[in-house]
Amino acid sequence: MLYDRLVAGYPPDVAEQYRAAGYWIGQTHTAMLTESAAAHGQAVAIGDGRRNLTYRELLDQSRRLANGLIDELGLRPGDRAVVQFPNVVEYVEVVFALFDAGVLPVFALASHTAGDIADLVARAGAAAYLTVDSFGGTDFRSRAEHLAGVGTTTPAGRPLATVVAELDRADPWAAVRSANAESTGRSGAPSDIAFLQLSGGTTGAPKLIGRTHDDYLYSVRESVRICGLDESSVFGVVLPVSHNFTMSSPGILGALHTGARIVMVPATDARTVLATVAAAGITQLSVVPPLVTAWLDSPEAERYDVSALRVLQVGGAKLAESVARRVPDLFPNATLQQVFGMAEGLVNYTRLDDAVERIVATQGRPISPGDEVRVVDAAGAEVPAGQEGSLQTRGPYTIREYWHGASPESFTPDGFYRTGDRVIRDADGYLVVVGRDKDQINRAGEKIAPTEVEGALLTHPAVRDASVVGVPDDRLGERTVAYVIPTAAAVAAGTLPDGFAVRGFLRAAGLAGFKIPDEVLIVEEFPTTAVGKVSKKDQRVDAAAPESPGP
Ligand code: J2J
Repeated sequence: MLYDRLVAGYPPDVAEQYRAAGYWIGQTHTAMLTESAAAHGQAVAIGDGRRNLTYRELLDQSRRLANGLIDELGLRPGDRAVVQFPNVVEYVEVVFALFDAGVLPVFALASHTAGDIADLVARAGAAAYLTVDSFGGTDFRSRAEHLAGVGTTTPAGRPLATVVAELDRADPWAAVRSANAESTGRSGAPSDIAFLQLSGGTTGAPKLIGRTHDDYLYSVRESVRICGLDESSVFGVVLPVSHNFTMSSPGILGALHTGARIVMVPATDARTVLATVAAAGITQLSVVPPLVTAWLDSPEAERYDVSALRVLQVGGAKLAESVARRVPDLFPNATLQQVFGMAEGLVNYTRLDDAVERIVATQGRPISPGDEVRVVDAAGAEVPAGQEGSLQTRGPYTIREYWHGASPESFTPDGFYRTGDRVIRDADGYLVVVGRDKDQINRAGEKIAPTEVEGALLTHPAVRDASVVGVPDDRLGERTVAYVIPTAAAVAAGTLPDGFAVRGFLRAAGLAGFKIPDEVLIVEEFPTTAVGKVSKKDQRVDAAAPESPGP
């Protein structure tokens, strides 16, 4: 079948309602860029200090790349292609090339390791891996060569195609770019799944999230309005390019929809970001809380004229109210906007005209009147406003199922996504995030599945058992602590690993840097709950105490 598994799980009558309400307008990402190029052709769409592309050039270059990917690689509509890019122009070119070719980009992060990519390629049944030659000291090319060299094949038995953009060349895509700048006409239907985003995940590997053109672009258009983006805006990309926040809230797609300019910021330190804001006149930034804290504490803070910044969006993890109140010290002209979103769908924003008290103390309210939000107790019954409970949601841009199918624990029988977040909703529908009931660590906005780290620890020959928890941390929001019980043999032989060695082992085993525990504690046993399960709650408390256990 040509378009295998492109169909999203919205019930047909619900889809009809979303169309009737004007949420889903029947536009693909390709059509969106084509319209923007018609309206803003000569305006600069994107720049990264190496290359600038106008809207017209971005459209033409991505079409030429789409034709090349089809002609040279034989990519077909419905294929998946894992993309792994740093914050460079080529990322946006390739994503729109894939949209035009009807191929679903699978959004890896630049921090993912070779092992993560191999796993993603397998689970997405990808036909291609597209990346850069090297960036920031990481050799992506050899990764591509390795994947191809070990004979990775697609589910249909074709060998995995790999393409490497050569960032130092005038045309980084020279090897594949076609002269043909016509649209391939393959971009598919607006109700098709357009791409696969990654979930934070609570199990070993991130789940794959299929979002349709219709649902995603609805959230993008509304985000543009709510976040005050217009064609005079300059959006600075500081977070990883392919993250859902960076893509859509309102992000890269919001900027392209409205004719704004995108500036890739090459690093996240205060000096680089503030200097780029000053030099490029950045009006809009989307960041995670630890960056705000770091910039506030930096001596660079007073050195640059950052008066152009109009909106500072902070999300991905909980922003402390005390930090929120200090934002005007850093960006005198900017309105703070809290963003509480998830790749599965629902995004909440404080509104730009909300009272300061609401902006600093809540994580906002949903984008759409079509967003249904339920706060429930352990038995699944709704709790009244003002009371804490688990957040469930369904609506015009929230998935009904993961891409690889059944995941009953993540959805209620009536189609609500169980976010795993604990919130309090006030009488006006604003949400305050107070905790989490999913087993996930949110380290500086990066999501870590403890089971994955525990699995990697268990492959160490001297480790008998492992338990990984997130512990409150002033700088990171949460830091990762691993409790490890050594094997009896290692104890007897006196060959206990120390924390340093364990971290090195995990790195060598291919665990991404952000997943390596900040602290490893060797212990004799784990605290247990009344029913005999490992008590992660006690471990969190112990690790946060001034004198932690263990050597
Ligand atoms: C507390 N927790 C938050 C916040 C996300 C916009 C913004 C963020 C994401 C994102 C996104 C939080 N306060 N302000 O996709 O479009 C935690 C919650 C949530 C999980 C989702 C977007 N903002 N979180 O962070 O898929 O636990 O998306 O369920 O990476 O991050 O993570 P992710």
